[in-house]
Formats: sequence, C-alpha cells, structure tokens
Amino acid sequence: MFRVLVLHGPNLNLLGTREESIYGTQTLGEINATIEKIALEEGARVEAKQSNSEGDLVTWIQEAHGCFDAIVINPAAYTHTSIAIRDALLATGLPTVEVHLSNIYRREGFRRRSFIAGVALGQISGFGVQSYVLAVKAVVAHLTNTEARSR
Ligand code: CA2
Repeated sequence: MFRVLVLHGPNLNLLGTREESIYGTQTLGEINATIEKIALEEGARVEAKQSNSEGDLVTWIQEAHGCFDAIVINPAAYTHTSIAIRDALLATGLPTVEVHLSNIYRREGFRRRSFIAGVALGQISGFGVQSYVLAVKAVVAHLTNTEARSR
C-alpha cells in the first residue's frame, strides 16, 4: 500500500460555504472522504491536512520524508507566492502533483504563475473535486511504474 500525503492550503477550509460558483459545493471533509475512498481503490492510504499557515505546510512537507511515498498538494494562494513551499518540496524529494479546483489559466493574470509547477511531476487544474481524484490516480500510477522498473 502506497502512502500519499494530501495537503490543502489557505482558505480551503471554507469550501462549500461560499464562492461555490468557483470552487463547488462540497466541503473539505467531503472532498477528503472522496479522495480517501479513491486512493484505497487505487492501492494507497491517504492522510489529508489543511492549514492557513505557510510554515505548517513547509513543516509537514519536510516531515513527509520517510513517512510518505508521494504528495498531492493544493497550495491555494501560496501557489503564486511561495518559494518556501517550492524549496521544501524540492528538499523532500517526493513525487508531487499540484492540484487546483479551478482552471488557474482562465482567471486573473497573477494566478497563471506557479512556483510549484517546476518542482512537481505535473499539475491538474480546472476539474473541481475531480482534480484531486485525477491527481491521486496519477501519482499512484507513477509510484507503481517506478516500483515495477526498480524490480
Ligand atoms: O483553484 C484552486 O484550487 C486554487 O488553488 C484555490 C485558491 C486560489 O488562490 C488559487 O489561485 C487556485 C483559493 C482557495 C480559496 O478557497 C476558498 C474556498 C471557499 C470559499 C472561499 C475561498
């Protein structure tokens, strides 16, 4: 069973309570339940955490080394500002998929720049809750292929 750390950045604790036209109607708890179910079907156990603090996210990424096989992260607004999260992902060395509920390329110009994309395996943006589902499937497929190649 692979171990996947799912991290949600600032304000994502508000999901399902406002801005539903952009971010959907599901709460973070409901999204995490969906991710956990899909992950188990794919052969992975997920731990999901949310913080509004950049420091918490950096610490959890650092601590993931040795405890998890991969990271799925929606850094939210920190996507566009955080060199600290980028550096932590690079340092931890775990395969990472960047996720966005909305299509960040169809929105304001400042959302088009991601500090995370350059250190991620890939980015999935614009599919609502399905973005997380696709990310978990992609990262588990990557881990499975990597494991098969090393045998
Ligand atoms: O589309 C995404 O998933 C984003 O990462 C969401 C971030 C935004 O800053 C990124 O550009 C794209 C914002 C998360 C705010 O979440 C809220 C949820 C409900 C109500 C208000 C904010």
